[in-house]
Amino acid sequence: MSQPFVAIVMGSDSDLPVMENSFAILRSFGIPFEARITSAHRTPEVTKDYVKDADARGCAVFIAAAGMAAHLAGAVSAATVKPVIGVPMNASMDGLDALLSTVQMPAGIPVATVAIGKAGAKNAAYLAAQILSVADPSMSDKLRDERAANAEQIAAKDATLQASLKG
Ligand code: RP5
Repeated sequence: MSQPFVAIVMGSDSDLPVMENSFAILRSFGIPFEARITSAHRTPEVTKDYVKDADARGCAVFIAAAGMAAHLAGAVSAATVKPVIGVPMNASMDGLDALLSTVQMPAGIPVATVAIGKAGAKNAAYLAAQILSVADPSMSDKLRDERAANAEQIAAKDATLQASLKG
């Protein structure tokens, strides 16, 4: 059986610089992914066809990023029963419009919504890794290692702060 992959869709190329943060995290975990620019409003048929096709080819998790009236993650969720993670983009109104459009899904069509912008793009990839880790113990190990490394970095930063306060 082929390795499960993550499918990332974003509404515009203007979302790409932020979503490259997802690419980097997925690469760091060795998770195969695809990325497409397709829009719930501008290319609705392409979006639906891509989701159906990716689903049939073994996509395990979808990540959908959009700004403004951000219906992309909801449109993806309507076309699949795989987990869908929504990343609100800050294209207007500090991203609050996209956050509400992404998170306020009607019951039965869920979107796991992460933070607006860069932190959300990173957490979407971490969350996808965590979903994959349910069936892949080696992914759990990688996630634990990553968290331990993060904790060490924070401890080192604190040590630097403490040293500077004494000096
Ligand atoms: C959304 O509209 C896109 O996801 C993007 O965040 C926003 C603006 O798109 P562009 O006008 O930059 O193409 O659909």
